[in-house]
Parts: sequence; structure tokens; C-alpha cells
Amino acid sequence: MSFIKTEIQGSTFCLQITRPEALNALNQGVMDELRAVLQSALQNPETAGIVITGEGEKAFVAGADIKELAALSGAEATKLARKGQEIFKSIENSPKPVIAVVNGFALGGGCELAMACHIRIATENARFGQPEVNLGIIPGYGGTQRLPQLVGRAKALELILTADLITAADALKIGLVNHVVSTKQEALAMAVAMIKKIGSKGPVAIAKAIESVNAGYSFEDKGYQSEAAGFGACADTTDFKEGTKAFVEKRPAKFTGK
Ligand code: CO8
Repeated sequence: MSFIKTEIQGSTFCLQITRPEALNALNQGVMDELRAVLQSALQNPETAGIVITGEGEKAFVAGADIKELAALSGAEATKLARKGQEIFKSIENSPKPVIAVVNGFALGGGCELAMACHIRIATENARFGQPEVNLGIIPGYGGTQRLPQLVGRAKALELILTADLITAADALKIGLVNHVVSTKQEALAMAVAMIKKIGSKGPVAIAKAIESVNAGYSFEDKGYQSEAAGFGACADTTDFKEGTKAFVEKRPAKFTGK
């Protein structure tokens, strides 16, 4: 594994995304490894639950890899959005609890990864947001579906349309995270203790509880399909080329609506 470090702590399988030079951004290599590691962790009978975090203190995950996205055609972008949606759905539908320990930036695909987990524990320096419109695109890994489920449609639309980043304290206020603690070490300890507690219950009951809570939400594919198609349509625009180029050049984008 090049991008993911794993560690077993008692009954907890800890998975750390490790691409610090790009603030742990999700390129396709990370996504492929994430899928493989999740599958093997879930198949391990010793695993009671999984913790997902990002290496270092600065970022959980700063989004999909913008430099990789920049080269995609609309059709490729839709296909990769669908692939990412499936990986994140496998987290959401995991019969064992998955907890995100959000240390620093959780933006775009990073916020979407955290939202696919069952529980989120953030450090005080965590920042959340869906800043895709800054790049001329929309969320593509389920953010348009899960953010409204977690914080309500109005707040979700405000965050997606303004691209504003919010603090951990504000994320706690709107229900985007479960807990905020001072340090990453504290957050990891809380996550491991929670999984130990959950692991002491009946595994069938835990799996059925997750399945039943999920079943109460609309998991029709329509919203996800619309998101992936919309992401692809945006990737076909000149504004997307300008948005990603502006990011690389570290300047604000000039959009024309084309
Ligand atoms: N992708 C690629 N590289 C990144 C990313 C990213 N998302 N984020 C940061 N980096 C890189 C920077 O380019 C920089 O590299 P270099 O040193 O070579 O210039 C390095 O990480 C450090 O970043 P900064 O210098 O920018 O650090 P700052 O402290 O100044 O800023 C921020 C930190 C605010 C987090 C800033 O890096 C930022 O705004 N990052 C981008 C955030 C973003 O827009 N995320 C959304 C991306 S789009 C997305 O997630 C879509 C998901 C669905 C995809 C579906 C289809 C595939």
C-alpha cells in the first residue's frame, strides 16, 4: 500500500490516508487502496469496527485530487464519480461501525468521506466544506445527498452554493459531527473506546441497527445518478478548466458560464 497506513488497536482497524504533500487528497490510487483495505478489514472476524483518519495534523482529506481531475473529460468524470459513490456507499452500508477521526481540513471529497462514515469525531482545528463550486464543479462523491440528510436541506444548500468552510464548533452545532475534542490523539482514543464498546454488543444486532437506520433514508439511486451526471456536465465546461487551472496557479477563478 502506498497511500494508506493500517494499524490494529485491539478490535479496531485504523486506516490512515497518507499523502501529506497533497493534504491527503484522494487520487484514484488512494481510492483503489481504500476500497481494497476496507474489504479486507470487514472480512477480518477480529475487527469490531474501523477508524478512518488522515496523516498529520493539517488535513483529514482536502478533497479529490484537483490536479488529477483537471485532465478528465465529462464522461470520465461521471464514471469516476460513480466509482467513488460506490466505495463510499460500502462504508455507509458496512455492518461494522466506521468512525471518521477528522483532523484538520475535510473538504470536498474529504467531507464526503467523513459523511459516509457512521460517526464523526473532529479535532478543534478541523474545517469542513464543499468548495467544489470554486472549481466550477459540484460535489461528486455523495455530498449532495448526505449533507442534506445530516444538516437539513437549507444549510446544505448554503454550504454547497457558497463554498464556505466551517469550523469544528459550527459543524457540531449543525449536527455534521458527533464530538469535538482538542487533539487527534484524544479523537483516536475516543473512537477506539467507542468501537470497543460497540464490539461488546451482539454483532448481528449492530449490523441490523445500521441497516435499519440506513433503510429509513432514501437510498434510491436517482440523487446519486443526478450528482454524477451533473459532475460530468460541469467537467465538460470551460469554467471547469479555468477553475482547476486557477487552483494550480493559486489565484481566484474567472468564470464565464461557458
Ligand atoms: N488536490 C490536489 N492537491 C491539493 C489539494 C487537492 N484537493 N488540496 C491541496 N493540495 C496541494 C496544494 O496544491 C499544495 O501543493 P503544492 O505545495 O505543490 O503547491 C499542497 O497540497 C498544500 O496546499 P496549499 O498550499 O494550498 O495549503 P494551504 O494551507 O495554503 O491551503 C487548503 C489549504 C485551503 C485546504 C487548500 O489547499 C485548498 O483549498 N485545497 C483544495 C480544497 C478543495 O477545493 N477541495 C475540493 C476538491 S474537488 C472534490 O473534492 C470533488 C469530489 C468528487 C470527485 C468525483 C470525481 C472524481
